[in-house]
Amino acid sequence: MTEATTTASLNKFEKFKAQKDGLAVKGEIEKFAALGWEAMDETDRDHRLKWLGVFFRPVTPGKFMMRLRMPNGILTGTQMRVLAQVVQRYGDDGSADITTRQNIQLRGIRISDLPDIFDKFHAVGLTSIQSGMDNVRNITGDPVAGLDADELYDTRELVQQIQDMLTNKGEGNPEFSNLPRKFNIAIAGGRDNSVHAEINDLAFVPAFKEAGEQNLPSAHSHQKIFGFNILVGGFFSAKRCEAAIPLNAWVAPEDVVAVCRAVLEVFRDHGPRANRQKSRLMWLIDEWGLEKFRVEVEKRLGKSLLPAAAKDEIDWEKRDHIGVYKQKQPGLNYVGLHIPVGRLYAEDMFEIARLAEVYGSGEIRFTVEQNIVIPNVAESRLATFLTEPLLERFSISPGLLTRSLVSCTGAQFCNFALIETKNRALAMIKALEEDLIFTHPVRIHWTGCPNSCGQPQVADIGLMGTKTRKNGKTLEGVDIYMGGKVGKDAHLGTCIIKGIPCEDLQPILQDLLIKNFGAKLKQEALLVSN
Ligand code: SRM
Ligand code: SF4
Repeated sequence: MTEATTTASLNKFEKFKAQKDGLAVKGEIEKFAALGWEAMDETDRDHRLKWLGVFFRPVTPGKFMMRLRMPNGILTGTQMRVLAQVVQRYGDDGSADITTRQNIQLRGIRISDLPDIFDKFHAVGLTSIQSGMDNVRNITGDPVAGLDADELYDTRELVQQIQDMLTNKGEGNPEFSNLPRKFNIAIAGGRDNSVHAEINDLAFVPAFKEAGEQNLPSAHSHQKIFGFNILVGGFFSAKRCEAAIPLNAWVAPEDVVAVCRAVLEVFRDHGPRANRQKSRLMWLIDEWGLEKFRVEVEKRLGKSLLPAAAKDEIDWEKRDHIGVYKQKQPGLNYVGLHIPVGRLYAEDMFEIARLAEVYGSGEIRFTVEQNIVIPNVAESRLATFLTEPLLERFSISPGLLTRSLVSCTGAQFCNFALIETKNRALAMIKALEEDLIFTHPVRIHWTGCPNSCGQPQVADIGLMGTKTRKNGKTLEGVDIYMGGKVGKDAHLGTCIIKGIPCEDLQPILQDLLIKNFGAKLKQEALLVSN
């Protein structure tokens, strides 16, 4: 709690957290299952269950959403099959979404099934703990970690270690279950910043230090030592969006977990808790200034942080990993499949698990673009793999707009939504691709409200749901964002047009695509070639 925050000034979330810790509901699952959702205490149901990754959905009462944790976005075929079994039992209500944090959410969940679902998760090493509310969200890492010949650091182990520290190996850790607000952590391992480091509260980006500099250990003073420059304070919210700023600190990989712990302790103990709209890490940095923040982190760490390396190694454009790529292991490939707006059904999930096991090593990975990667496909099996019927829907070479489409959940399941997103996004992209020819992908992100879960500020064209007026009627509309740059020199896009009714959007997008992204009308292109 901040020195200045008194109990009276606490917001309602802080009050209920002080009354009973979110993690306390872990011991009450059998009781809730027997009681049913309608008879439950409302604060337990609507809020505390999110500490276990279980989200009450006011849009579909009684059908809960479960948000897992997927460190570095990696799971096994066996785990995917368990997730598929869980959603399968809900028939048409059951589905899953790959999220913008390399993670998965399950839908249709009945509270009476929770004990059984948690047992199933436990048996295969899955956890949904501390994935919602005032906890650290899924920790993202490089989706091709350990596969990419050009990678600088394999992020998998570090991401897992941070998750284990924060969640007590998936059992729940009360040390970090009452932060002032949500908190995002990302580690980039390659040159293309595939995790969107710039939009995380705490991010680590590859950077080399010269040995000899600042007493770094090395026999040869010109030797380069690998580590990470640290970025802090990136976040999106309805009130404010900021890119992360450099902490001017460099850390060796072996100290990353301790730095995460130190930063989180500082945030937990000093972060502002009076106003939920002003409680993300950047607000504390604003209040203190970067220097004081850094000193407080160093105090918790028990040592000084080295100044940042002069430059980081993010010097590539961002890759989307869709398609077939050679791995650093000779004779093996990773194959990125496009999953339209991240939506999966049980039969898809069983099939993905099967493909990963038959053609790869059983491993499946998620990307922050809501797609999947199947690694370790042997050269000799590749041609047959590419003839699998599932790849007709989950393509390795989708259209150039489809390829980069991202969408948040939207009105179908999210009560914050001002508009329907996923289905609309798919229909719009289809219509645009029918009329236009593209020479390169254009990244379009949809988000149903200003919370920005679909990250419109990182997109070439970002569409943020809003309500707008036309002919005296209130309609679903969007604010249009442009200028988001990812990968090298990442920066956030800004709002360029406000309040376009969704029904009028297609010609406006068409125009933007032609004027700014080199798209051509198919008819015109045809005339020229004739
Ligand atoms: Fe988000 C709240 C969905 C990534 C910013 N987000 C929500 C809730 C939980 C609201 C609710 O209770 O209905 C949404 C659940 C809807 C549902 O049923 O699916 C929700 N957020 C999502 C997901 C599923 C969008 C997606 O389709 O991929 C993403 C889940 C990630 C995960 O696996 O953990 C998701 N949310 C994000 C991101 C993007 C990111 O992390 O890169 C952001 C912006 C980045 C950030 O947080 O700084 C984001 N979500 C928010 C916010 C605004 C936070 C703030 O400080 O104000 C909220 C509202 C809140 O926390 O009060 C929110
Ligand atoms: Fe829901 Fe808004 Fe997040 Fe979309 S951006 S998932 S509508 S909270």
